Amino acid sequence: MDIEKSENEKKLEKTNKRKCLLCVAAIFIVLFTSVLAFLVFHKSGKKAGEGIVLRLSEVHSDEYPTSLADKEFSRLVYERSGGRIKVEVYTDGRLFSDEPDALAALQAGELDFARISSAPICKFVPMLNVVNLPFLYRDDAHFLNVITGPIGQIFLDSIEKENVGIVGLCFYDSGSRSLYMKKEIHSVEELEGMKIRIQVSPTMNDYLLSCNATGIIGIATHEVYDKILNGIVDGAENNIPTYQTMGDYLAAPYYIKTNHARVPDILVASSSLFEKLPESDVELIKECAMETELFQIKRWAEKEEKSAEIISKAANVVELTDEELSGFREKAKGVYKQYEAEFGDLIERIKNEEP
Ligand code: BDP
Repeated sequence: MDIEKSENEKKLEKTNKRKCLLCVAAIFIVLFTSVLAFLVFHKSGKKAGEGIVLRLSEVHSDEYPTSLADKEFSRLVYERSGGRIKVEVYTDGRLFSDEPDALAALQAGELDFARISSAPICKFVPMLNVVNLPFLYRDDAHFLNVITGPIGQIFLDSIEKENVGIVGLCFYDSGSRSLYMKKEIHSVEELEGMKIRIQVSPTMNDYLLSCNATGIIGIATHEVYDKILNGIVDGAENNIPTYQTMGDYLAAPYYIKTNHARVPDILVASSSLFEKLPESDVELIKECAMETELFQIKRWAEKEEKSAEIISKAANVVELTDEELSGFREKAKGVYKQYEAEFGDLIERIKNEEP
């Protein structure tokens, strides 16, 4: 009797196990197909019968000038496509908080657009290093003339020509970058030995090397405050609006006005997206992006003024004398040498650009 019972029990156990396995298999199949459907939808950016939904990644906050331009781009595309193409803008780094990651996603066709700095693209598009060379521009007007004019178009075209999975749509103003740190310095000699957080930027890396300092990469813009506060780096470099909005001035209260580089921001699309869209939609998107260039430049000027006012009260802005500045300029010469052989004519053309 006992033996019979235990055999029945064994049978029951077996059936239960089989049921369990079937259940697990069913759950697995449902999960697998949903993930697959999600991936297919996001890769193609298409939803049957509902037009096209695309995603744009942005690290800055909602009211920052580039975010306003992203939203203007989205509005124009939606309107001009008669509501067929919707670009969802994800600000504050909600999609990608690190720009090199956003760039990789664009190249893999997993993201449609990103507004990023031109710096991380230089690794893939050597010509773009030229636009970021230290102490290249005389002033705002000179810089803006270059990025919005025919030379700017040469740089944008160079991105598509390199065939590295991205298309440059337009440049945005990002002002000029200066160093900031926990202490006041006036000379390039005082920079020696310091660890400065930089973007993934070959020109900035080389510039700091020639100043006998070290450029530290791998820190996203949102993490700079924390890394300075905790002594992982001695300082960083950026424009005043980023220094203010990211709260970096609270960790590094000395903003040393070196104005050493102008690194334009840029709106980029994934080449895989453009391969999938009809030519007319690609043209429509390119046109809308171009129209946001001047829109952003105006918002930038307003923001720069507001941020400068806040920073003048909340931090210490260190103005340098011409002599002190010339020490910083001098160190840039070595950086130019590396690019002169290949891009000498372009560098000259930029220097001679009016005004
Ligand atoms: C800001 C750019 C932003 C970069 C940041 C940086 O607008 O795109 O992420 O610099 O230094 O000026 O990483």
